[in-house]
Amino acid sequence: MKSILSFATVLLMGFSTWSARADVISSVQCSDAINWDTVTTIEVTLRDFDIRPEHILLKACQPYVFVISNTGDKDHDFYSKSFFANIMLLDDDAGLVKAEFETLYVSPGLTTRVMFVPTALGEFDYKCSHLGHNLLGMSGTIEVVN
Ligand SMILES: [Cu+2]
Repeated sequence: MKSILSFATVLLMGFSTWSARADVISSVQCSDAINWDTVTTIEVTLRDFDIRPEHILLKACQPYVFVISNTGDKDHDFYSKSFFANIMLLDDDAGLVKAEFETLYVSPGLTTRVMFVPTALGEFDYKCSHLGHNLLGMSGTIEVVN
């Protein structure tokens, strides 16, 4: 009986780790005075079926622009609910504003850009949210460090 219980416990722990993975290690208070002249460009390419790069390393409170291109023949997107919930966007009127989206859709042949500042440390998974595309290889990880 004891071994069955501990097996169940291990299973439960495994599931909870998998389903409720804590992406955010900690939020960071960034200054409003971001120097956008020092923005770093991160090129991301969506293809049938992978996303390059597979790993993106960012520094908290530093300005970045994602330039996301779809060079494939199919519709793709760059989905990361947890990452986009922890960035601030440049807004001409209000300074920094919270992102209000979970994904960026990019049609074949098109490119989209988003300027932002990461505001939390941690690892954030991203993927293409179209059915099955992540299983074919369209996924990766953003790591935000101090
Ligand atoms: Cu896709």
